[in-house]
Amino acid sequence: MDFGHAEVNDGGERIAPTSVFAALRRELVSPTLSFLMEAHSGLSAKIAEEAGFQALWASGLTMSASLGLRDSNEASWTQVLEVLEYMADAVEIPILVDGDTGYGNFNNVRRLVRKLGERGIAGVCIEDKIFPKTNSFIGEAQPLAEIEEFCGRIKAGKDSQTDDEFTIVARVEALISGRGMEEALKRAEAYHAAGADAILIHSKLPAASEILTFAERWGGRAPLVIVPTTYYATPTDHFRQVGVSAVIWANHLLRSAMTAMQETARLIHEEESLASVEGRVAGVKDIFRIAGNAELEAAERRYLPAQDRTRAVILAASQGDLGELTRDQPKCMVDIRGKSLLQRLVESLNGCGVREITVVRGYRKDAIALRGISVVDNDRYADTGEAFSLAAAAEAIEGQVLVCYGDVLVRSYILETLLAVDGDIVLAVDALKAQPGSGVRDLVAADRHYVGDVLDEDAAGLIRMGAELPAHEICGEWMGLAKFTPTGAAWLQAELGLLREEGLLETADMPLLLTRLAARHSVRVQYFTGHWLDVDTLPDLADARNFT
Ligand code: SPV
Ligand code: MG
Repeated sequence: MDFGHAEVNDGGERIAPTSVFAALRRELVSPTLSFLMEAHSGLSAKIAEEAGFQALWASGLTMSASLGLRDSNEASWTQVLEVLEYMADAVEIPILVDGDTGYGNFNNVRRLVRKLGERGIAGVCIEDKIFPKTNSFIGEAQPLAEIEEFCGRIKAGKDSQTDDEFTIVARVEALISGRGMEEALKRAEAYHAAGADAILIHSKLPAASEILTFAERWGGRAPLVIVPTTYYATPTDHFRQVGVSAVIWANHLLRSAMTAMQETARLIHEEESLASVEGRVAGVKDIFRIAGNAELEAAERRYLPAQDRTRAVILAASQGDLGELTRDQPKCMVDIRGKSLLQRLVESLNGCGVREITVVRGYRKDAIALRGISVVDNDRYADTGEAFSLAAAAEAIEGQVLVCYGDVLVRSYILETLLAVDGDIVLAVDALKAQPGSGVRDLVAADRHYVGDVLDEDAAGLIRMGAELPAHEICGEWMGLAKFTPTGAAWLQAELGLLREEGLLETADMPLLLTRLAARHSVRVQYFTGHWLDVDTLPDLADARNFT
C-alpha cells in the first residue's frame, strides 16, 4: 500500500514521496513549532488540509460528537477506524489519531496500532486513563492508570507498529486529574523510557502556567505536544519559547460547524424559506469541488468509451408560436402524446448513450421540469439569438458534444449516424425537405448535392447556411442537430468568443455561426432523407403526434 505524501522540491519538481509516517515524525521532531488541526470526517480533513495544515488531529471528542455520541468510548474502536479511513483517503497529510486509552489493555493497543498502520494513520496518542474514558474536561480527579501498566500499553504498541516511523504519543493526564507537577513529570519520564515518541501534556487551566512550567522542566527530552483549548489566550510564541514541538487545535472545526449549522437550521425553520440563507452558505459547486469531481470527470474521459462521454446542449430558450399551447410554457414543453417534446428528445439522446444533457432555458424557464438534465438560463431570450443561448452553456461545450434545437424529434439512427461518422463538425441535413422560398431558415449550401443513392456515404462540406439561398445552391435543410468532436467544440468555443468580441453574439443565429465556422474549418454535411421533424407550426405538431 502506498501512503505516499507528495513532495515538491524548491525547483518545483516532484521528488520521491515521503510516507505519512515520516511526515508526522518530521512535524514532531523538527525544531519549529508544528500545528495539528482537528478533523473528524473526510470533509473536515480536506478543509484543514486546504487551509495549509501539515498534519491533522483526529479528535476523539469530535469524531464521536459528529456521530451523535458522547466522548466516552461509545463508538467502538472499529467504528472510529472507519471514520479514520475516510479521513486518510481524503488527504495526503498525516493524521495523529486520538486513541483515548487504547481501548483496553496492552493487547487492545497491539491490535489498534497494527490496524492503524494498515490504514495509513501515521500515529496514535494514548492517554494514561482507564477504559472507558471520560473527557478530560468533565469532573475532577479522574482515576489514572498505574504507571507500569500504561508503560506496558506503550511498549506493546511500539512492538506492534508496522512502519518504523509510526508514532506513539503518550498523553499525561496527571495535571488534569489534580495529581500535580511532580507526578506529571514522573509519568512523562516513564512513558518516554517505555518507548513513547512524544509526550502530550494536558491541562484544563485557563492560563498556560502549568504547561509552561512543565515544558521548562521537561527540557526537550522528547517532543512535547500541547492542547491549548482552555488556555487559548496564551500567545503562541510563549509555546515556542519553552520548546513545545506541536500544538493541537483540538476541536475548532466541529465547534465552528456546529455554530453555523445551528444558525442555518434556526433560520430555515423560522422563515420556512431558504432565501436569507442562500448566499451565506457554501454552494453546491463548492461541494463538488472539494469532493474532487474534476478528477472523476478526467477519469471518465480516460476510461469510458468515447460515446458515453458525449454531452448534449439543447437550445430551448424560445417561446415558439403555437398559440395557446406556448402561452404558459416554451415550445419544447408542448405535449406529444403524453410526453413533452423535450422529454422525447432527451430520451432519444439517452438511448444513444448521451446522458450529460444541458438545456438552455429562457421563456417560462420554470416550466422546464425534467429529471436527469442540467439547466442554464438565457434570461435575455427575448432580445438575443441562438448563439447567445449557446454561449450560456459554454461550460458544457467540452469534449464531444451534440448541439440540438429543443423542438426536434429524430429517429435514433440519425443520432447514431451523426455520432459515428468522421468530421470535427458534422451537421445532420435533410436532403429532401428544403424548398426554395419555403420560409425555412436553416437552408444548407454544400459543396455537393445529395445523390439519391443508397450508397451515398461520401462526405459533403458546408459552404453556407441561411434563409435566402439561391435555389440551385440549396442542398437541404439542417435538422437542428450538429456534432462537435473535442476539436470541433474548441472551434465552436473560439467562434463564440469572436462573435462576442465583434459585438455579434447577441444577434447571431445558428446559420450565421455555422457559416462562419465553415469559412475557417471543414464542416461536414451528413445527408438524411426524412425520419425527423421539428415543430414550428400547429400542422407540424399534428405531424409530431403521428411521428411517435
Ligand atoms: C480530543 O480532542 O478528543 C481530546 C482533547 O482528547 S480534549 O478534548 O481536550 O481531551
Ligand atoms: Mg480525546
